[in-house]
Amino acid sequence: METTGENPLVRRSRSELVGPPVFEDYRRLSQFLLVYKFAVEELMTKLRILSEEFDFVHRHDPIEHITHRVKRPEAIVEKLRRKGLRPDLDTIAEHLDDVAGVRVVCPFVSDVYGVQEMLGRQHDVKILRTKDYIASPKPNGYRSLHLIVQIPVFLSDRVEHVKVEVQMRTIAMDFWATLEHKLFYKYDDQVPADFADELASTAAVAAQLDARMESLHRRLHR
Ligand code: 0O2
Repeated sequence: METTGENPLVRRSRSELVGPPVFEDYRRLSQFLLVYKFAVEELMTKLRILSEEFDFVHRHDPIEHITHRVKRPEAIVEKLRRKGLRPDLDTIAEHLDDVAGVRVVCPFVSDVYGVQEMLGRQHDVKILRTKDYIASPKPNGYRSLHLIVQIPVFLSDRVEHVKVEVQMRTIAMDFWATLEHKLFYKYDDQVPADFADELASTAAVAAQLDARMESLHRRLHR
């Protein structure tokens, strides 16, 4: 963990977390992030159940793989700084929607929307926001379906309603986004125009691939 003079979340390295006041800070942050970890675990269980049951009934698994993460404290602090927000726990809970993140990679575009629908039907999952970058790709070519969902986490003395960002995409979209992330995402300078054009054109190739694979899938599973 980095050390800075100003920020309460990063002002001391973990090895320095000894003595009552510092320990309290660390405990509070750890407890705060624990709830996000539980939310991710709950959501992972829900998705695994959908995947296995749908596969059993329809002989087609709509989920290729799932990854998840809880944002590191350093990344949380950096995002707060970028957005000009106060570095305290209430601000994080209210304004950062991606402290907990789950990425669902599906074989086909229709599976992405199918899984979204199945999740949306669950009574304890509230979809707070949807950004459909598949219907409306970003100018750089990025495609994915983003949901901010809220699920209840039952703790020993209370229920917390926790937000999780769910990014859903096909294998082709994931391939593109992973490589684009390595190459350019958060690239500090302006991406040169010819690079941006080439990038957008590779995204179009990925979209065509999705369309052709979907069409083969439909012909085989009519
Ligand atoms: P990281 O490093 O992946 O975690 P927000 O910034 O979340 O408050 P925003 O920008 O409206 O609000 O969120 P959006 O558009 O839903 O994007 C959130 C996440 O989607 C990003 O998180 C990325 O993971 C991913 N994403 C969005 N646009 C792109 C893109 O052009 N390329 C790639 N590869 N990924 C993208 P972070 O926190 O910005 O980054």
